[in-house]
Amino acid sequence: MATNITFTMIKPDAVQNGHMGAIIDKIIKAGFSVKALKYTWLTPDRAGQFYSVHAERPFYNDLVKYMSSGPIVAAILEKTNAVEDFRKLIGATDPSKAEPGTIRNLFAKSIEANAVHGSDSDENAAVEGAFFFSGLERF
Ligand code: IDP
Ligand code: MG
Repeated sequence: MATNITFTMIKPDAVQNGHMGAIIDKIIKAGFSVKALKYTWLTPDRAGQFYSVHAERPFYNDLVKYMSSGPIVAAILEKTNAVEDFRKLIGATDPSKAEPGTIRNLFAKSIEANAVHGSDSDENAAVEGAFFFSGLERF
């Protein structure tokens, strides 16, 4: 599996608050190239499926409700060391702990409504990308 691919979503709070363009601009200026991009809306079922790894966590039901509360932007990104570099670009899960200048520091509202998703491994990047896009073999 390629190690130069990651997957992201711009989450409902960031889309609703008008940060979609600024976030994509920051991602591109950080050296990522956009391999696939989709503006879409998750149903509660699909949001639950995407986050099924967190099904036992206390925040799961609220997370599913939040992630299906409005449109999102899903994207596959390419860069050397993509997964790790993208996690650095977005910052900590809790925006109050995210480094200055990171996407979550700049745009997130709360630990739940934290503006963006970033895959945590090459394996999950592949699975998450395939959740939204087909034809991945062409990348
Ligand atoms: P990550 O997005 O930084 O990888 P995860 O631990 O994988 O963080 O959690 C997935 C998502 O669940 C987070 O991005 C956030 O939206 C939400 N979340 C994580 N921890 C909490 C929490 O303690 N309270 C509420 N929501 C949370
Ligand atoms: Mg995660």
